[in-house]
Amino acid sequence: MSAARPAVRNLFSRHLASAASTPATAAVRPAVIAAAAGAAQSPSCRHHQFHSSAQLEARRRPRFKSVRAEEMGLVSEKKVQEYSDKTFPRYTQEEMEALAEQYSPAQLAALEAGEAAIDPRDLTIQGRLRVDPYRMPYIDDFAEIQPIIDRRPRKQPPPDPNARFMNLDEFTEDLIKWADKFQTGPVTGTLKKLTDFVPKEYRKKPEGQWPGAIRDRAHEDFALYIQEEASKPPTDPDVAAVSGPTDADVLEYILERSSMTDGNRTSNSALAPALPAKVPGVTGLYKNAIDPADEGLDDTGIYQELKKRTGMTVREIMGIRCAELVQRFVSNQTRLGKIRSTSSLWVAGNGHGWLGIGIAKSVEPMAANQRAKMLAIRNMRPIRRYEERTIYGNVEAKVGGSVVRLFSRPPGFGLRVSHRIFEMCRAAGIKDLSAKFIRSRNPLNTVKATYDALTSQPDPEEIAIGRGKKLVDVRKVYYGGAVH
Ligand SMILES: *C1O[C@H](CO)[C@@H](O)[C@H](O)[C@H]1NC(C)=O
Ligand SMILES: *[C@@H]1O[C@H](CO)[C@@H](O)[C@H](O)[C@H]1NC(C)=O
Repeated sequence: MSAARPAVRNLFSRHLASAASTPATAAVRPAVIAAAAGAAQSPSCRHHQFHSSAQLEARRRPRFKSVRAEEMGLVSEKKVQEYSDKTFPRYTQEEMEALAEQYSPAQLAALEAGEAAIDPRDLTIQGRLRVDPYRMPYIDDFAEIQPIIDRRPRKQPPPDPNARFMNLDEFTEDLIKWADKFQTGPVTGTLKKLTDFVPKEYRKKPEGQWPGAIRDRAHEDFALYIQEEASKPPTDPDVAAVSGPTDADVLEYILERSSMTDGNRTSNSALAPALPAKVPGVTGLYKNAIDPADEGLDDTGIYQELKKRTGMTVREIMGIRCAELVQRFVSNQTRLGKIRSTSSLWVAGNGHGWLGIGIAKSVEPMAANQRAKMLAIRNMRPIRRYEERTIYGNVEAKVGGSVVRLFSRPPGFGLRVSHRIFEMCRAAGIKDLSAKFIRSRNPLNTVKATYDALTSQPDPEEIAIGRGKKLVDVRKVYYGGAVH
């Protein structure tokens, strides 16, 4: 209201001023004429804006005087020529010679034609050269895989669409073929040795004394010879010595051989190998790690979040006095029927001036209780206590239709309050108090109102400071603090 008023008044004053400046016709259609006249007079008539941002004219004015590129000589023919010569130079004679080594004359002619087709001046004026670090490299380098551009190469061909499982005969044949692999050539004793591949003068000497080149050569020749011999078909199957497959061969046959007639490829099985027991990157992410500081009190991890939020240890949390004050059965009427759930109110306090309440609802009463208890512990706030036994003065609070009055009482008075407030006082560590419900006795609202009253006690020291006085408890001064 206060913000709008000056604006409205100024709006009117503007209209009135302009209307006064126009003669009798102003009376006929004052609004239109006033608007027209106002527009004409607007520079002389200052007025407030309805909004807080700057006026459009004010915003549009540039902060610096604009300097034209022509005045700076940037678009002169000479400058453009200079820039294009520097940025897009023609090929030099040496470069052309180097290119001629790479390309055929026809390709070179095409290159030249392409070069001639583009005017460097156009490139300078219209083109835009990227100089940012994210520009694509001009030359493709296939030596490195670029994860953004390159796809993973496919090493295996797609499965054969006509593949089917082998029948018994085919399988037997396959098995026999595999077993045949392990039949070595005849044992004739005629195989050459490594020493047969070195010059005569070295044959007697041990291998360590051969010159390096000769030794390497001999090894190469020997490897070639062995391969050749191994690939020879057995000349006489009857005398073939059979050296059986190793365990690794058998495993390979079972696990990697396809059981389908798809041209004895390695298996294309859909069964991936099982995951290891603990994947290194995610250990502890999905399960609350058990903290040794908890002394084994919280193996289910229910107090872990509370521990983080409040900074208390699990033992301290478990030492907090908690009590369920109100339990209500509520139901939600839906299309499919009533859904009954439980709503609980818990109170928590450390017995030394801290108190909190928590309300939770769940279809499961246990879950509601647990959650309300945790919330109550989380919500604990300090309560002001006079001499650590009663409250400061008399306080009153109202929630809904419930009004609660709390009265401070002398030492030894005790707690003459209803059972719910009694629990709250016990949790907060208040020993002398009386209370009165004036109106509704709704359990939930009385508890809430009591909590409000306890947290909103007046602070005498604050009031004294506000009045410019200093507050001294004379009893404490006279009796040296031994007042209770
Ligand atoms: C199976 O593999 C062997 C050796 O790898 C090859 O000689 C044979 O031709 C293959 N069979 C088929 C049906 O592709
Ligand atoms: C009651 O049930 C409806 C439908 O499931 C849901 O949208 C609504 O939030 C529920 N009301 C309460 C208070 O839980």
